[in-house]
Amino acid sequence: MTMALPSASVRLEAVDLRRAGTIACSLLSIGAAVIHFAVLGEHWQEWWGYGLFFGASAWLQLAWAAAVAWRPSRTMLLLGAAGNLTIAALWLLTRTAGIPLGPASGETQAAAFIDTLASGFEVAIALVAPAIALAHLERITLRPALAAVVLGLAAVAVAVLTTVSLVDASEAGGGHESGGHDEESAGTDGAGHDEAAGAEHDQDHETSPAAASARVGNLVVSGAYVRESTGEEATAYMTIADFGAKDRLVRATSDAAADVQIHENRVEGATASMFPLDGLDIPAGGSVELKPGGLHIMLLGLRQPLEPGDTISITLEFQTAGRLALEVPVRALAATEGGGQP
Ligand SMILES: [Cu+2]
Repeated sequence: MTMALPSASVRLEAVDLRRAGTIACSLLSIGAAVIHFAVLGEHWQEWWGYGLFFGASAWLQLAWAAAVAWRPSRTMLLLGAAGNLTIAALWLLTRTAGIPLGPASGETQAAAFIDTLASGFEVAIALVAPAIALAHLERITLRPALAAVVLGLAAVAVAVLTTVSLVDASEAGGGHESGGHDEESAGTDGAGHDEAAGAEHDQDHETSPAAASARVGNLVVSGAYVRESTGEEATAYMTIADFGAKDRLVRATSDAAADVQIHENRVEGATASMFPLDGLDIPAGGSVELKPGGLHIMLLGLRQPLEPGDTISITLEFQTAGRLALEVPVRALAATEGGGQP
């Protein structure tokens, strides 16, 4: 099996392709586990169920990495392939159809480098592990030096990519808080803002154009809609739920209106009037409902009438969670509650 090299002090063993592939799968599984551990906390804050899922995935991937490295068996390889394929499929579901369970169910999340990388590792395991289990790869032997180089490079690649993805993810988090692009879209005047707002979406905000709901940090905004305009005004409604520490809505902007204010309806005697608020507290673990007859977002000085079927973009700015861009559908007045009151 092994050749004695004349006058060599270190004897490298030849590695068959089956063994090399198994070690590669083990490395990939460790990479995916590290990523899942890294995002465990933020998901746990959102909902314990999400935290449990990421925690369980991470530990299973780590345990599997150890098990196949120690004593690879056909069953173990196939189990790992099936498990990783399931996790990758769930990821794809949350990025396309929506999150299946929990407080953010139905929300679509934007794919970031970190989760795409973890899913890439999982798909690679799902492809390579069955090949090792079912083909006779042990008949193919790599020369010791080649095996060392290939596996060394694989280990370095997994370590570097995983580390880069963690740095990338923490930078994105910081960017939210410092609100890096305030200047560009803070103004509400006219031309050029469509483009700026659009680019912002693509970069770092989770939006789903069909359903007017989205998530930023600990906050989930759902059921957002705007009523068709009366004159140059329109009102927008939504529910803002907070799954973490308390936050505050400090501002709303829209490129569809010259001015956007946070309003409250108050009834005094026989008359109801609207008062502008300078912010809206979102309680920790609670939610605030903006609905006809109460709180609403007031769009003033509309650039054009809003008709049912239109969609406008509204950007909410929270003290802690940062900015959240929403694509909000316009509903007919008759189709909304409140009998026309703001
Ligand atoms: Cu109002």
